[in-house]
Amino acid sequence: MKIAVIGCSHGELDRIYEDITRIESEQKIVIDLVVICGDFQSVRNEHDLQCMAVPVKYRELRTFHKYYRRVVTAPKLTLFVGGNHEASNYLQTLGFGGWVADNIYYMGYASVVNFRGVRIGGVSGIHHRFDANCGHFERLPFDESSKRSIYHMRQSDVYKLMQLNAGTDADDGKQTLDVMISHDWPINIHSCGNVQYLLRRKKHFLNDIQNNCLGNPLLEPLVRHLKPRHWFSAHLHVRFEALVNHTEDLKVQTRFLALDKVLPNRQYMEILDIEPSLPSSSDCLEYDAEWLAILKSTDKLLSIDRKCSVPAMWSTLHKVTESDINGVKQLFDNDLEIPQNFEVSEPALEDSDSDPQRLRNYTNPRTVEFCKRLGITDPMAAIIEALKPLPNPDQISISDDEEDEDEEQTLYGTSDDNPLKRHKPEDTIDGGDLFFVDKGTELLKKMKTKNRLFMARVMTTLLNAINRRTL
Ligand SMILES: [Mn+2]
Repeated sequence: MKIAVIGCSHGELDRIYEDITRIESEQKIVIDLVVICGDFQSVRNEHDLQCMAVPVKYRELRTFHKYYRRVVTAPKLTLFVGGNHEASNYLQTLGFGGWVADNIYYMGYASVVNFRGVRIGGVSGIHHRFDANCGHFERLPFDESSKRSIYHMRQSDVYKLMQLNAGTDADDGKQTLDVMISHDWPINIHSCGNVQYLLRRKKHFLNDIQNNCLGNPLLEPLVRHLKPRHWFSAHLHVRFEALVNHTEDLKVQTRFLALDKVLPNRQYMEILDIEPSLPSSSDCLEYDAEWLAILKSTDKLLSIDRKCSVPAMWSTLHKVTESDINGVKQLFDNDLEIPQNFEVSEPALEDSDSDPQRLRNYTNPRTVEFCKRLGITDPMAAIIEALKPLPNPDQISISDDEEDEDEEQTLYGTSDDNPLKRHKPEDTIDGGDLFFVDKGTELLKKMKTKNRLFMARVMTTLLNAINRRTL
């Protein structure tokens, strides 16, 4: 299967597809799949531009909006992960992946899909140590901080990929994934390639290379655990190859390839021929059953708070069994084909700017449908639920018996099907030392409530005393 791998695309879809058509006719080949390694810029309108972290001089619509509005259609099936310049408000509605336009599939925060027997994993975003352990707390309207934190990779999403059963070391030669895609480079992967060449091209990497901090530390365990046959990245704007040996006999290797951004005379595209490792009769993009089962087993980890508990990277608490996988297949009636069901879910360009409602958070009907089928929580639905007005604090009962219950209702809601109820911190502290649990915020809230109740009691006593004297 011929895959065209692209570095940072920066909204230049027309140019990419033109180049692919030219290469196909020049080399008399057919390209089956296009993979874009982030900074995709699925910008539909002016409002999306406002939600994208990018210097003002680069704040342009580019070409994606034509694909979104169906003026043109992507001529090749295209897969992409998110980078650090994205219409994050749009991508946020497709956290588990989905079509952003006909034939263009976003892989979500993290996911695994199959195409013609080639198993492909992806993870979006770049690393930032302050945000790696956060939940997916960002919501509209973004400020300058959340506009950036939203594209920072979360350990909870990487952890899900760590639950994939790894291919055995060299005994049957089977590797977990054929292809892995990330925007960032895995940390220190340069040391498995020609470092001198890299330094000649990018002198300013010297400091990071000397300090062993070039790249993303969250991705290093994934390289070691998944041992994918190929790993594609972008972000650092240079073409670079590396070869990671997982075994001494060199039988299990990861070929790393990073590409440049889409600009004239840059090495931004490469065509690779990749043999499928699984039998497949389908010509469509397909869900991966093990991945769906992992999404189900990790559903309780979803957090829409800034602080959240994150399992240690190498813990295996959410591994899935053959019967979990069969259960998920049944939920999908044994048909894992990803339906080509793209729909325009928000008004495009022309009617975008005057409507204040456009600052609202909304769910994507496709994500709603997917989550319902799999029986998991849609993060955007949880956010919208959390934004509903709280009960009037003046109505909080001051009776001791009801105190704790009231607090719980305020923080987590009461209905059994309220997704937030399942995410109260107590539910996720079963991993003992495996979990980092920060309860600071909850304690603070508890203290504030207690202070308020104490003050209410003092005031009532005083008023009663005054009333008695006046009478
Ligand atoms: Mn980038």
